[in-house]
Amino acid sequence: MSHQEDCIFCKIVNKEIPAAIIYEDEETMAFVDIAQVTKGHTLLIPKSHEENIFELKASTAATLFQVAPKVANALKAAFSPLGMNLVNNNGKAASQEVFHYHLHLIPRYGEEDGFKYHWTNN
Ligand code: D5M
Repeated sequence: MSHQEDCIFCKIVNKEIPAAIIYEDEETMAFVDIAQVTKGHTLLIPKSHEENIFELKASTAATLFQVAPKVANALKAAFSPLGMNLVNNNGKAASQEVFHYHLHLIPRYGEEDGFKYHWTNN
C-alpha cells in the first residue's frame, strides 16, 4: 500500500498522529474533520496514498464508494441531519489542502447550520 512520509493522512492511517476515527477497515478509514464546518463533518479516505481524483485508481474509488453509504448512514443515525453534502476538492486551484484523496461528508441541518462552501468565492 503506497505511503508518503510527509502526508498527514498517511500519519493518521499509521496511527502516528491521533484522530477521532469513526470507521476503519483494511483499505479505508473515516475520521472527524479537525475543522468541522457542521456537526459530524467527517473525512473518508483510502489508506493508500493517492493524491487526488487525477491519480485515484478505479479500484480505490470503487472501494471508497462501497464504504461511503455506510459512513453516511452512521452519521445520519448519530446526528439526524436533514441532508448531507459529499465534497471532494482536487488540486490547489480547487481548494485542496491535503494531497491525499478524501471525501468530505458534511451533514446539513438547514439554513441555520451556517455552512457555506468555503472553497467557493461566494
Ligand atoms: O480539506 C482538508 C481537510 O482536512 C480540512 O477540512 C481540514 C482537514 N484536516 C487537516 N488536518 C487534519 C487532521 N490532522 N485531522 C483531521 N482533519 C484534518 P481539503 O479538501 O484538502 O481542502
